Amino acid sequence: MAATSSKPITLTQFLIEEQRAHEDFSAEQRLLIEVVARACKMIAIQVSRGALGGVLGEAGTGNIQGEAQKKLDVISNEILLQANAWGGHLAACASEEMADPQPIPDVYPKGDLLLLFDPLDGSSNIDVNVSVGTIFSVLRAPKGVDPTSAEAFLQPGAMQLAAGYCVYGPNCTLVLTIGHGVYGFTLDREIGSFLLTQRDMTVPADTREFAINMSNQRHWDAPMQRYVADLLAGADGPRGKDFNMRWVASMVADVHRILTRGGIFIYPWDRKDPSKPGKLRLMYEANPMAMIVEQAGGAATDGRGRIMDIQPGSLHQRVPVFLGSKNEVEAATGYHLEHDAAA
Ligand code: P6P
Repeated sequence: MAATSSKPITLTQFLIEEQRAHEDFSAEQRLLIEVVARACKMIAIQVSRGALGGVLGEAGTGNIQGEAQKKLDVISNEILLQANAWGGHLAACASEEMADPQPIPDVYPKGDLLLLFDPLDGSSNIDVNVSVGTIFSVLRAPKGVDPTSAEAFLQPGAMQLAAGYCVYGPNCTLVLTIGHGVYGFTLDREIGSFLLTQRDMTVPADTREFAINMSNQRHWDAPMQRYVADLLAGADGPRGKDFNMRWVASMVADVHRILTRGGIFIYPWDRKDPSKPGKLRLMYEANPMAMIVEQAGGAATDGRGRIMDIQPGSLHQRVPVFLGSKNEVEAATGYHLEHDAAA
């Protein structure tokens, strides 16, 4: 699609041109992306108000994850639900902040799309003014299944029609894939529109930068211990090169850095709670980020296999996550596969 002037094109123009170019991208999907983007603009306003908005701190409630909700978690969730209620494009929504899928109000028409989201990922950072974000995933509602049942949502990540995130940082950037590459849109606050600023985002295949919460090191399994020890050994060790480390503790911020300059993001299984296979949620964190990263030429595994091949068993299930620069993800995954083969 050619921009008609030197000024970047708007998200709306981009989506209309994508709809013309790709038969698998429908008017309903376009409407959904527009509505989610508008909701992200509303969330960005709330997030940017900080202490002036009376929206920092705890909400005094908990979510299905057993986590204390921040006021902005609840506000962001409500913004996304209300924005998507009336358009007639959705069959139902599911969110990190809600135990069960949310039906579309009876007064509105229904569509055949399903929207899943983490309305404000990394919200533990919100009170200390560190970047947070919204993550979303789009599926098609299966025929003959109640769209408000968890069963309707339990589809492998490979079935996603679209995925994206909005990072609320020094600038507000929406990153989107509809299955034909990854594109970045920066919010122009003067006109209130997302403008196309990054075309065909690509993750470099190799990296010298890893993202992991090192405080969990003593709880990792043996392959993880050895993999990270080799990273830390740098040029003196088997990897033969030095590595740098970054950990924002906000997945959206860490993944955006990796999309921009490469890297590997890891949240592995650890013994802190052996019953949990990992911390991050498959349906609305790992799967959408995996689609984005794969569309950008990267890779995303659970330490053994492709994340987007996992058949979900429950709406809020957790999964170990290794994603980013393809060659580094394959190297890290290899430590587990080698361990399994030797067992
Ligand atoms: P930890 C935020 O709560 C989150 O779900 C991700 O955004 C982030 O990558 C991870 O958890 C941070 O976890 O254990 O380092 O606080």
